[in-house]
Formats: sequence, C-alpha cells, structure tokens
Amino acid sequence: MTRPMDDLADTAEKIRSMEIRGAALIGRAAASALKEFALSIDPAGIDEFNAQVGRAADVLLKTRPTAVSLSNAIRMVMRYDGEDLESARTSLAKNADAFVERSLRAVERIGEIGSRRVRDGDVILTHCNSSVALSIIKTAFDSGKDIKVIATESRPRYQGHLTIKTLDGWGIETELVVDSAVRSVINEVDHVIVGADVITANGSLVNKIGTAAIALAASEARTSFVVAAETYKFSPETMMGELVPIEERAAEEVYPGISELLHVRVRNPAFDVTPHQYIDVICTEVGAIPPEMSYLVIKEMLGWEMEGRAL
Ligand code: RUB
Repeated sequence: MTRPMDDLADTAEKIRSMEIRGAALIGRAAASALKEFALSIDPAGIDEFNAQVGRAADVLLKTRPTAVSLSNAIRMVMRYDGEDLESARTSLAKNADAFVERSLRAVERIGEIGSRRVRDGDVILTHCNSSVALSIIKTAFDSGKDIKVIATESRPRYQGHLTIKTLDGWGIETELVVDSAVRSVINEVDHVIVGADVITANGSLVNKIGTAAIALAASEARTSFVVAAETYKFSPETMMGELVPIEERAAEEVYPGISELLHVRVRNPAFDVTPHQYIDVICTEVGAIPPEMSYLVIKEMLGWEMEGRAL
C-alpha cells in the first residue's frame, strides 16, 4: 500500500513534468488529488487534519507557477468546513467533487456559447492544446458546420501534435503549421480560438508562449481573436495588483545539447501576455464577455476570494 503523501507527490510530479497539463486538467487533477489525500490520511484530530491537508495543498501549489486554475481549484477545495474530523473530511471531498463537476460543465457550456460565433465554412486557427478551445471547435463541427482548423506546432513542447491527433480523431479537416507561419496563413483565418492559463483583472490573457504574436497578427489582419476560459481561470490576485508569474522551463526543452555551448543561454518562457486590446471576446460559462468585463467576473464569481484581503 502506498502512503497518501506519496500518491499526492506523484500527482504533483506529473503536473510538474507536464504528464498532466493544460490549465483545466491541472485544476481538476489537483482537486481530485487533494480529495484522495484527505480521504486516506489518519490524523489524530481536526487540527492535525487541517495541518496535513494544508501541507498537501502547498505541495500541489508549487508545481506550476502560472496557471491560476491550480490555485483557484485548491482554494475552492480548501474552503471546507466542519467542527470535527469526519465532517471536515466529507466537506473537503464534496468541494473537490463540486469543482471537478463545475469545470466539466463549464467546458461543455463554453463549447455551446463559443460555437455560435462559428459559421459554416469558417477556418479556425488554434495554438497549443486547449481542451476548452477544442470544445468550441467540436461543438461547431458536431452541429453540422463545415469547418477547417489550422493548428500551430507550439514549440518547444509540441502540444500542437496533441491537438491535431484529437482533431483527426474527430474527423475535422486540419492543417499543421510551424509557429512562425502564422502571419503567412492568417488572412485565410476567420477566428483565432485559444484557451487561457490566466485572465487578469484588466482582461489580458496569459497563455502558451506565442499567443501574443498570433494576436498581433490577427489584429493587423482584422481577424477575430476569441479566448475560451472558464471563470476559474480569472485571477483574483491580479485585482490586488499582483503580476502573473511567467513560468521559465528548462533550457533542454528548447535545445537538448545546450550545456556544451559555453556562451549561449537558452531562454524558455512557457507563457506570454496578450493585452486585452487584442481580444474580441472571452467565452466563459456565464457568457461571451468583452475582456474589459473581467474585473466584474472576478468580483461576482470569485468574490469569496477577496474576503479577508486588505485592498
Ligand atoms: C497549456 C496552455 C493552454 C491552456 C488552456 O500550456 O497554454 O492553452 O492551459 O488549456 P501547458 P485548457 O501545455 O504548458 O500546460 O483549455 O485545456 O485549460
């Protein structure tokens, strides 16, 4: 039998190494891992329970610094109540299940909302591998619209390969391009549809590196730029003025033999920031909103997060 902390550390390692990746999946995996942990530990009482799940939450929180879905999911799960050990355990497990269910429902709902913008014959460009952007694409296709997708490779981790395999499985006509080909094909594109790791209080988007350059190209070509993001991708911290940390990953992901080159340093930021001026609409589960409304989404949907924080 494995120990609860080993199982939790195992999930944490899968998130860190990107075996589990994509902001939505990271959030759901963290919530489920915390639930399994809480159900399998054997603390002497409520205080020890609180301390142990607190430590477990910290382990998960440290895995990937950018995705706010991780911290929002963990905070939602950690808002359990209960005077005694068993009621606290039950409450935490209920919160985790509610988060997972809410997340899955949101992805489906965004698919419905976002797909209404897609017309028969449209060409959609997507970047990286976003389950929520793909939900829009699949819903549009399933409703009978004849669409084509252009997918970027998304170097250095090639998440675009996951995207094209999924699209191929669904029978959707797809073209794969290298990231730097976006300007060359953007005039053929009707909508850019991407996912989100974070939406900030002013409506800017933090997503896979390369997204900002695609947004610039789309803006110049007057191509619509759509973001697919559940409300738990919005960041309460940014309302307090905090900047979103951009994860820097290992140099070897970009250039495996780098240690042999003595005068070269590889820089590998995993995400970039697209200013809200370049975004036409953010499709959330509560509606398609202009990015400038992000502040309200944070206040209305994540208002509890503000409790106890000094402005
Ligand atoms: C994934 C990425 C995705 C968002 C949204 O980055 O940038 O666009 O996480 O994904 P990584 P989803 O591969 O580094 O995790 O819509 O599935 O939440």
